[in-house]
This record gives sequence, C-alpha cells and structure tokens, in this order.
Amino acid sequence: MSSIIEDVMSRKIFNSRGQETIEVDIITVDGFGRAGAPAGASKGKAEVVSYPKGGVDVAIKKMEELLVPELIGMDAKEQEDIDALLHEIDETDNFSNLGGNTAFAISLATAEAAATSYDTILFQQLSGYLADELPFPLGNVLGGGKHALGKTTDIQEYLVIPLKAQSFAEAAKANIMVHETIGALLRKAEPNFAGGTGDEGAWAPNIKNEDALKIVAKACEDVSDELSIECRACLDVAASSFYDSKKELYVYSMEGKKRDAGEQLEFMLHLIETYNLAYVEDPFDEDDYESFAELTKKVDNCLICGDDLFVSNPERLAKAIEMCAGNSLIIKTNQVGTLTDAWNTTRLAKRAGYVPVMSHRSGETNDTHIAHLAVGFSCPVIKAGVLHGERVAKTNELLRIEETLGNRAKMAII
Ligand code: 2PG
Ligand code: MG
Repeated sequence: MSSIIEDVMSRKIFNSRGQETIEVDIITVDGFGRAGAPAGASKGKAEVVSYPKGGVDVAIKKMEELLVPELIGMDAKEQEDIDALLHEIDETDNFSNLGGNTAFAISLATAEAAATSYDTILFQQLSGYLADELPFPLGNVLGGGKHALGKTTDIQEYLVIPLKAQSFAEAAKANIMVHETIGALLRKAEPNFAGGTGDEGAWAPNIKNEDALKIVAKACEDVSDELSIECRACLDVAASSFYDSKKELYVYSMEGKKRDAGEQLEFMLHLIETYNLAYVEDPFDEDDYESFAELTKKVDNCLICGDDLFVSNPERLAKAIEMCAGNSLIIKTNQVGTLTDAWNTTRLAKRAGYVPVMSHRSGETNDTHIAHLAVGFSCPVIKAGVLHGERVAKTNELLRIEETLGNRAKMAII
C-alpha cells in the first residue's frame, strides 16, 4: 500500500449559495481524496484570504504552476509536510498569494487520500482507532443577519443543542423536530409567514430578536418533553456584523435600538438567564476581548464561544486564554487554511479547557469532511445546520460513522 501522490487535479464548482469555489482531487498510488472549499458570509477580519485577486480561476492557475509539480511524489500521509509546503510556497502570513481555500482543499483532499490509501476511514486516520465519541449537533433553526435577505433578525443564528441525547441519531432527530416545531409556531404567530429560509436552512421570519428566541425556547421545551431529553436554545449573535465601530454601538435594526458595550453585556446576560441558553457565540465585536472575559466570568453553565473573535487562529486564542475570555471556540479550517493549523488551534483550546466546536460555513458544498474532523479531533460539538442537502450531508455522514463504531459509539461529554 502506498500513499505517494501521483496526480493532483482541480476544478471550479459551485457552493450552496451558487458562488464559485475550488475542488481538489489528490490521487495516490493506492488512494483518492477529494475536497471542496466552503465560504463564509459573516467573516472575521483576521481570517486568511480565501482566494488571490482574480478568484478561483487564478487560484487554480497558481496551483497548477506552483503547487502540483511539488506535490507529485510527496507522501499524502505526511500531512504536516504538505501543509508546511503550502505555507512555504504561499510566502504570506494570510494565504493571500495562493488562497486559503486552495490550501484548505489540498490539505483536506490529502488527508482523505492518505486514509483511502491504507483502506482507512478519515476520522480513524486522523485519530487512530481509539476515537469513539460522537459530537452533539448544534443546529441552526432560525436566523437572519448576513445569512438571509430582507428584514430578519439582527442576531444571526438561533440554534438548538440536544443535550443528554443517548446517540447521535437521536440527537439529529431532536434537532429536526425542533426545526419543524418552530415552523408550526411561526405560522401560528404570523399567518403571513411564507416559510422562507436563510443560507443554512434556518427559518428566516420578519420577527423581533427576543420574540424569535421565545419561539425557539418554546419549541425546545416541547421537543424536550416529547423525547425526554434536554434541548436547549443557543445563539450565534455574530455581533461584529451589526456593530458600528465608529459610534461603538450595536445597532439592532429590528427594534430600532442601539446598545453600547455595557448594555450589550446586560442584554446577553438577560437572554442567557431568561431562556436558559446553553451556548452563545460572538456576543460582542471581534476585537472586544474584555467584554468576552466579563461575560464569561458572570455566567454559569453556558458556553461563551468565539468565532470571529478567534478565527481558529492560535495567537488570537492564546491572548483570550490569558484573559479568560470565552470558554469555547469555533473551528473552521478554512479560516486558517490547513488541517495542521486547525489541529494546532484545537489542541491549544483543549489544553486550556476551551470546548472546540467543529463548524460548517454558511456557503457549503456537499463535502462531509467536518463530520470526520469532529470525531477525529474529539470535538464534543459540531455546528453543521439542520436542513438543506449540504447540511444534512454532514449529519448523514455522522450517522454512518456512528454505525461504523457500532457498540463502541458513545456521545461526547461536554
Ligand atoms: C458563523 C458561520 C456559520 P459564516 O458565523 O458561525 O454558521 O457563518 O460561514 O457566514 O461565517
Ligand atoms: Mg459564527
């Protein structure tokens, strides 16, 4: 069996928003891997650059000229060497030359090619055969912000996490039931609601921010009673996307209200306490480590997660660890470029007691690698959406992983 790379191919495909993106195939002597890159809409300022100037076409051209000749002959199982080569050839600190998404697609396709070269499944290739824990799915059920058109909530995502589910299959079903229940509650509350959804398949009604949370909390309660598990409401505020940095105010257009950092902190505390939230992502602007630290100190039994704050970057995380800002972080590999970078950040998070959440992006492909990364990196939570084909693809892959593990499968401990 050999994982020596014999050929590399790339092409332009479309993501779930219809945007162009890159897909890469890595062909080894005995294996094959393919990965397509996702795209964010609410991006952190400190993320790597997705594509060089000129977009996907230029990325593919550069890849063929600069990378393919170097990659052929390398060993796909030497992931760190391949990822180091990507940095070396790029020569920038933000992948602006080759494109972070080019690096992402090569890195992930390489990992999969290494696994198939040895007849191994990706999550086992990443972790060895000891990995046996399934993540809890954190599912987007209602939202707005940059993920929807028209007048919708300023808060980007209202999510559900089915704590105490006994299996991933049960957890996934619970999230689908919450999504369905919210649809019925919305139709009751607003007879004109036409069932529109945003980029991630979450309902996108014209509704005030806290009214939306009331509905999500009610749906969580109903499904918890029905299944005897504990579905809890969660938020991805994505606060940077409605923060006016000149005036230093959070602008809630649905309520015609503006909040300064102190009022934002009070508002977040109010929502966490009133609705028993289990998780709040990006409650403040992406550079406001202080408010993150303040909120983390004041809450109990709630994850305070950084996405735009950390952009999966170890230096930004290290700063937060020192300040006790947050207790959880989003891992999106294409925010940093390569699998090795994403793993280094995940490992740092775990050592500091931060809960890593493996995450999709709002623009996705049918790629299912994050399901394997969640299990292989032992992330106790995966954020992958509830409905729409490109989201369900990740759920279905986790069902297959659960089946593969058989009796050994267990839910993670959060
Ligand atoms: C987020 C993500 C995914 P985007 O903010 O967490 O839900 O959105 O991919 O647009 O950054
Ligand atoms: Mg986010």
